[in-house]
Amino acid sequence: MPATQAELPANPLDPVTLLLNLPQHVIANHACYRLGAVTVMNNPLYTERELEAQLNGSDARFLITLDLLLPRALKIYYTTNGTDPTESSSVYSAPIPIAVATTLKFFARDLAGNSEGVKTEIYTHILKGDINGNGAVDLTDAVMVLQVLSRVTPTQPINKNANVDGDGKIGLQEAIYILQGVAEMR
Ligand SMILES: [Ca+2]
Ligand SMILES: [Ca+2]
Repeated sequence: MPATQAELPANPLDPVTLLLNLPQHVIANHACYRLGAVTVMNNPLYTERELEAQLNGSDARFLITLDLLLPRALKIYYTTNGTDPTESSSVYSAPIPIAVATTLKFFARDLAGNSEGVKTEIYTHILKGDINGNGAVDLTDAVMVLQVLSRVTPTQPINKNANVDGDGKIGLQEAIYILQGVAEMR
């Protein structure tokens, strides 16, 4: 998963695996050096077996990669019914629409067989159309949808759980839904 600077190691004995083939590779590499870490280079074109050998052989504890490439290095298993996930559970591959109160449980397992503990996120306050997540649906939310549609950075963080049509995206359907509510047409 993407690591913040605070999460990256300052201990030179903690190798960081880089799995990128973009200019960001150079930036990430220098950032690790400045933190005193050593880096392990990997090619995103490696086969799963080659990557597994690299991860096992390097003892890397951190990975820097793109969301797109993350499934190459690890899988995230999850459930939405409150039960603990296992390796038979659903594998995360796309945003999970959450339109009702949901308990999301998940864990990651890397190619080297390392699993993290199960984590839990509980979503209880799902209000359709509440784009800024303040507990009310009003014109501010409509304006934020229009900002998203116009590719303008929204004035507040977007609550993606406010999605109204289950497609996991904030767009025209949300704007219509909110404006119908504001105009008391629904
Ligand atoms: Ca709101
Ligand atoms: Ca939508």
